[in-house]
Amino acid sequence: MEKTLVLIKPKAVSRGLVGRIIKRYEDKGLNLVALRMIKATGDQLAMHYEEHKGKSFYGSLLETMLSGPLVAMILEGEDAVSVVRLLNGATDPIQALPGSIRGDYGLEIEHNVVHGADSQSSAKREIPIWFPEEADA
Ligand code: IDP
Ligand code: MG
Repeated sequence: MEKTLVLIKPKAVSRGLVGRIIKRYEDKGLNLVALRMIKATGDQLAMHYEEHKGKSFYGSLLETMLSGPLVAMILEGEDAVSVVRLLNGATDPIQALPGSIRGDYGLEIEHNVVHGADSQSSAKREIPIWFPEEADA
């Protein structure tokens, strides 16, 4: 069964959206197989967002991800990577459709409420950053 990595970003945690967001994934039928609330380190974020290093928004992205605790989870199910991306909606919440998580909770691209791995290889790379004990899973 396919696994993927989701982060509920710090601003969404402070807005009290954690329960509602997890419910979306559970309602769809994905299985929550690991869950953790943590304050990210700069090293974790540098690894997680390595593809964006040097982009104009990289500094503000890391700043917002460091602004408070985030919630990391592993979700498992058929086509979990693409199902999560569909539930999350477009990167820019202005474009994200109503009914998607990003579409329903916010307006600012810098503060879209969730991250979802964009491929199976990204999921395999990202999972051990947040769940080191899953490195061999
Ligand atoms: P994704 O989260 O949909 O995979 P990516 O392009 O991987 O989108 O970007 C990672 C994160 O960086 C986004 O979720 C968003 O928070 C932020 N981001 C992406 N593009 C921009 C931008 O043009 N301005 C500001 N922030 C951005
Ligand atoms: Mg991405």
